[in-house]
Amino acid sequence: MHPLAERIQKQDMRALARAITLIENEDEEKLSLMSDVFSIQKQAHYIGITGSPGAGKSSLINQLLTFLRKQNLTVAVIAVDPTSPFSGGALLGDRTRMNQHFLDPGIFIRSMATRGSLGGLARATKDSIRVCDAYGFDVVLVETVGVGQSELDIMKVVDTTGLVLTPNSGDVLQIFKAGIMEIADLFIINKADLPGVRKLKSTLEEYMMIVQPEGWEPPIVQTISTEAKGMEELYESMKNHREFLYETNKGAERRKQQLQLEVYDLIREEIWRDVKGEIEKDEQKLEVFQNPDADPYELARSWFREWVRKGE
Ligand SMILES: Nc1nc2c(ncn2[C@@H]2O[C@H](COP(=O)(O)OP(=O)(O)OP(=O)(O)O)[C@@H](O)[C@H]2O)c(=O)[nH]1
Ligand SMILES: [Mg+2]
Repeated sequence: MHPLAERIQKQDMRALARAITLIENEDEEKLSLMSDVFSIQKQAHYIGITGSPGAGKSSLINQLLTFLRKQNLTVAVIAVDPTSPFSGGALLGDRTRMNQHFLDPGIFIRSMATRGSLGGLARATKDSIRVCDAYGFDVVLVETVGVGQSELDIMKVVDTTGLVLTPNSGDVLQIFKAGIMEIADLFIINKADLPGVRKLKSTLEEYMMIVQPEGWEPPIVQTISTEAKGMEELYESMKNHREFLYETNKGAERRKQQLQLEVYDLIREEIWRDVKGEIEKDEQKLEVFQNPDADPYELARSWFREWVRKGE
């Protein structure tokens, strides 16, 4: 077994952090590490929290953490920030908000930044979730900032996705346009202390009347993160959703799709790393990059063919 995997199994938190760094760097050891990690995974509930910037996701996660710890559940939080290099401030804010949990060994908090090329963030997030699972956390919470394609990709790797909305913000329309509504397993109306809750709730109910979700109707939960209100109901709905996945074939169906996509992703990543490695150790090839008029299609085609021939 990979030494890091072995240490993770023994609940060594530094090994956990190192493994995630290795994943982020797309280290070539990753596949063998992850394969071992995969074999020691347990049964953590993977929960994604998404929503517009400022909707209160971090505050909510912070309160949910406190609630879960009171139930004696251990929790890992992965904060994914696709815009990371430019928003160090936001991350710092998150850190201080979650600060009270830092000394608790039942909690692990990590923020991830985008690095890899091929939709690498969703991939790295999934791997990191699995590492946390192997360590033995009961719940893995993933926070993503924003409502774009990368959030969609990331939310596809969790079991349960909570979409955080706020009254009177007009974010529903934006979220609807981005196709994010469909990935919500539950709607969380946060900042329920502000006016406009009823209107938002009826907008969501109308939406569900139109789309008529099959099997699972996303519940609408109200929370006030600043006052720690609604956490019990929130977690209850999350657990219900997980049970639904287990009891129906929905969960199995989802896993089947995910497995196929994942294998394709990994193959693409392996090939890319290998081809890139071959190119970058060849001075002559690197020199070609100096020529701005070089034909990228021709280069890609001939170098890829060369790589294939090499393997024969
Ligand atoms: N009134 C009210 N304010 C809230 C509530 N929850 C969060 N806030 C405030 O909303 C602001 C944004 O909260 P965050 O938790 O940072 O929101 P976020 O969604 O994590 O923000 P980003 O990570 O930047 O996208 C903060 O000033 C919070 O104090 C709530 O339930 N009611
Ligand atoms: Mg946040």
